[in-house]
Amino acid sequence: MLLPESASTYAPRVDQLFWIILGITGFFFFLVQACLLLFILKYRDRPGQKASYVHGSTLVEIVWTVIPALILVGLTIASQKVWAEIRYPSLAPATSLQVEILAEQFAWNVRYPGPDGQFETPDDISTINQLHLPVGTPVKIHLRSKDVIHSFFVPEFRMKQDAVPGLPQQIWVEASKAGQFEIRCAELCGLGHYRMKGFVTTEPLAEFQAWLTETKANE
Ligand SMILES: [Cu+2]
Repeated sequence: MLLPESASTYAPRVDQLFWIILGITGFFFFLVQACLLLFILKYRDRPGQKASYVHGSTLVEIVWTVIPALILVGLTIASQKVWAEIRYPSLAPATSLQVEILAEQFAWNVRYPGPDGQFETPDDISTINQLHLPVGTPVKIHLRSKDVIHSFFVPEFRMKQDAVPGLPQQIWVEASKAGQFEIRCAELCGLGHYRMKGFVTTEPLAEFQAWLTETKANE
């Protein structure tokens, strides 16, 4: 498997873009290598054959500028919709479920607002390195950092976002299957960077709510 399994609603569309780009770049990679090999053989030094000096060709230069430019414009158009849906909070699906994640050296502090839906109230539920999410419900994540730049990365969600001190971020995800995945810090953030690892558990809504209740009771 070239890609990790996909566990969010937008992951398949991110993968689709990945395959399209890999296809285009892969095609040109092999084309260029084949031309290189061909020309090495065809124009190699042989007795009686004299090299000619070519100053340049306007036509060739236009062709190798216009074709990549058209490909880039095409890719921009193809990816714009997916990008906007993932990155612009105003286009994210409406949801009542919010989670706050505060990154610090070297842990992920997770907080749920509890029944009142408000953060910083006594019914908040907090965990360290344990994020639970219900399957099939969009979740808004408020991401912050306490100290240095970290990066919240869940490969199976195809979600990666820097957590920058003083710059709160809103990201969202809807888990598409139940399972347990790793949260990795994708930004070198200090000596303990290697152990800055959390887990996200995606489960049916009822189990998620039971977990919240149980976590609150054990606080
Ligand atoms: Cu980190």
